[in-house]
Amino acid sequence: MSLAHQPSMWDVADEPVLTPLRGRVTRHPLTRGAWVDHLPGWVEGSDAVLEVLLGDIGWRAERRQMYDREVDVPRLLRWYGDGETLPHPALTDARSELNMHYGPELGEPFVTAGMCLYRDGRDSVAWHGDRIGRSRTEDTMVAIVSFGSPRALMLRPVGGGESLRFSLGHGDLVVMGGSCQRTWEHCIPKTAKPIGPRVSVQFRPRGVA
Ligand SMILES: O=C(O)CCC(=O)C(=O)O
Repeated sequence: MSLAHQPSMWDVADEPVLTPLRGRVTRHPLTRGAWVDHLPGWVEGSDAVLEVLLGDIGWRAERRQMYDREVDVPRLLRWYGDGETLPHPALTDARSELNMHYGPELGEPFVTAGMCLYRDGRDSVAWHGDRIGRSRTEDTMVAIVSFGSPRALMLRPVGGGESLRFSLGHGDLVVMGGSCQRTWEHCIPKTAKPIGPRVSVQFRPRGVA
């Protein structure tokens, strides 16, 4: 796959470095028991990770039914199941760090890694909650590490209300927790800005999708 990526001039570390989580993550309480944690620049030296993720790691294009026709899903997908080796060791380390930090609160480990490649600003994902599996009925966490061009992650309460916007840049961490998948929805809107690719890596516990 050849997707142009401009290496960041400010991301100076040669090798990926996970900066500490404790005391640096900001928690934003939402309504109805939902919350979002945010740590910009969690992974430093992310260029090397992005380079691997933009390579041939088995990205799949999907189609979905829209009314009476089938359309392309506007992003590419790759799913790493429990026990599957992740494409860069920094991602394995990231999952371990997340498990150390969030394990006591979550009560179980993050095991799967869903990956989405947004090739440019035309790729997107519509409003939804991750409600396949246990997250339909139980509180859980979904931890997202973002690589590449900054994109907006929007959140809004189910049933309506004011939306929130988080800018997800290169190496940033966002964790959606509590009832967030049931009581709030999130999306990555399209943008007309001429931007490069972004890869989202989402860590989830077993049985949550
Ligand atoms: O791109 C992101 O960070 C969000 C992805 C997402 O919401 C999903 O795949 O369910």
